[in-house]
Amino acid sequence: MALRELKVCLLGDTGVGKSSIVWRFVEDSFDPNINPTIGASFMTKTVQYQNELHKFLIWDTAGQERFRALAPMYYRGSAAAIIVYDITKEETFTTLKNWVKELRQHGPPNIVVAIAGNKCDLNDVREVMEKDAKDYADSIHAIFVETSAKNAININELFIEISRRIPSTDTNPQSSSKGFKLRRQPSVTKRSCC
Ligand SMILES: Nc1nc2c(ncn2[C@@H]2O[C@H](COP(=O)(O)OP(=O)(O)OP(=O)(O)O)[C@@H](O)[C@H]2O)c(=O)[nH]1
Ligand SMILES: [Mg+2]
Repeated sequence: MALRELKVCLLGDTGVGKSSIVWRFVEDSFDPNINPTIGASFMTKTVQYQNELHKFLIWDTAGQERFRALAPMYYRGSAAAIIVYDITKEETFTTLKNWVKELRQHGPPNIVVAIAGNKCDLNDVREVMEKDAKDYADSIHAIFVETSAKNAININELFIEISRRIPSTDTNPQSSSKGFKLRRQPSVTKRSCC
């Protein structure tokens, strides 16, 4: 089975739950007392997607303003960026839009953008409407999910959707042993560009 390495970075305001999302995905656990990230942290997880193994190389960046200048080191060369906001804090959605602009200007041209509205377990104190965020995501052709790292909602789905959206570099894996290769149809290798 072919192994593909997919570099993914997480961006977004401090406290929105980037590290918690990664921790839930990689370790399937949640720490309510998690510390803010310093600089960035790196984790990997390999999952099967159709006939391939996808090894996610995950760069979890620090949202605090003092680390902002480091972000390009992590989004450069990324196949996908997960931009996270907190559904209970409107200003984190504004920060998200700024990240989208920055990626547009300085990010890799074909980077897959996924928007995660985290802390959806806190619906009672919601400030960002799901429809508004979904409409925005659709307008920039981004993946959109509301997640809860705390309650393990839509975390695996987020990464599955990234696997689905990342264009296959390769060919039909079953054909490779038969001496010829079939290119996938363009409609299948749907590209996303922010
Ligand atoms: N209720 C709830 N709290 C969450 C959720 N995800 C994270 N938190 C809490 O939000 C706080 C911040 O989480 P982090 O994962 O450290 O946030 P971060 O985006 O990595 O922050 P920086 O590293 O500073 O950029 C912690 O207290 C978490 O326990 C969630 O889905 N629901
Ligand atoms: Mg963090």
